[in-house]
Amino acid sequence: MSSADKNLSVFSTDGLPDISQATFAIVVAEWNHEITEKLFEGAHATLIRYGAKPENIIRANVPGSYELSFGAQVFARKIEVDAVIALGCVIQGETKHNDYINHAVAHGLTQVSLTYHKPVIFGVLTPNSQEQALDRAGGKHGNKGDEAAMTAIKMLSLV
Ligand code: RBF
Repeated sequence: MSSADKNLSVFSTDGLPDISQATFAIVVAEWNHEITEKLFEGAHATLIRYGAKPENIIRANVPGSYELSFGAQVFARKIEVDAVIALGCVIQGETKHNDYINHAVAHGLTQVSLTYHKPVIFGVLTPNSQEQALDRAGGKHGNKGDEAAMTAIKMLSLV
């Protein structure tokens, strides 16, 4: 069953932790920036909506999604950072590199998370087209940036 008609950003908000003192780093890939900017706006708005202070949200850009792992590592190793959100968009079909980039980022972010014992959230869209990307960046399927931020908040309740 496909998710063609679903807003994928519908999630439960029961029992969320207090994040008023938490510090988040959002690392944003500049490739497909018209998409990743919307992901950032969604992630930032969700963190604020659920209690994060604007001054406790750090933003950093990296050139492309492949660089998200290193960008995430830079912040995960900082003692004051509680969670890292990595945002990118790798459109399939535009490049045969997509599988390599996606796998490398997924693996890299997992490694950073386990190494620094902090939530590192995979907010990388892997759509087949620009249209599918827009659908997931504030369009009919919601905003994956929102979801990534909510995932970070939920994971903090474990730490
Ligand atoms: N980065 C992305 O974030 N999204 C892409 O769709 C994307 N496509 C790429 C296609 C090719 C052929 C190459 C060489 C790079 C691409 N990148 C993309 C950039 C990649 O993540 C990284 O910034 C560069 O490979 C430099 O390490």
